[in-house]
Amino acid sequence: MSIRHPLLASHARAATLAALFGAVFIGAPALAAEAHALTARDAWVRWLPNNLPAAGYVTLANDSDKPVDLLDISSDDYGSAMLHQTVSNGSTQKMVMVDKLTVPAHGSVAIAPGGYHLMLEKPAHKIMPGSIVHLKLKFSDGETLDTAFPVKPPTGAQ
Ligand SMILES: [Cu+2]
Repeated sequence: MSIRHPLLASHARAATLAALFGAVFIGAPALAAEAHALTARDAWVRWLPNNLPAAGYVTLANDSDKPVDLLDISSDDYGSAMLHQTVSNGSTQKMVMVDKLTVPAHGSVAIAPGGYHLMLEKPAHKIMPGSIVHLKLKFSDGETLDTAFPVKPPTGAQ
């Protein structure tokens, strides 16, 4: 049986806090330089019944003077998240995988119905209209946007 010295315990806690805050302070300047390059807005997920894949939509804006590519999507809420594009072939439509999506310098790109979508499959838990899911969008400049997506019914209505 060991006796916990209260002073040691609080020292340990202080050391942990220092380590945590130290990391934050060290990380801050690097983050500040890039934190505002990309922003996500108008994020939402179109939910479909019967375990059909859901589709995520979002507009990405790039404030920097260099184009930045969206490279990868991941989510704790879905087992599978991919960037797809809907391509029209006359009267038929098909989905194709997209490796990357470029957000132009000082511009924006809309992942919106009829064009691109974030294909979301294998929900990790029950997701319904009214839920909020989180998608991590990873970009070529090293940024990750952890974005909240409100889940809406198929019509997109609130
Ligand atoms: Cu798709």
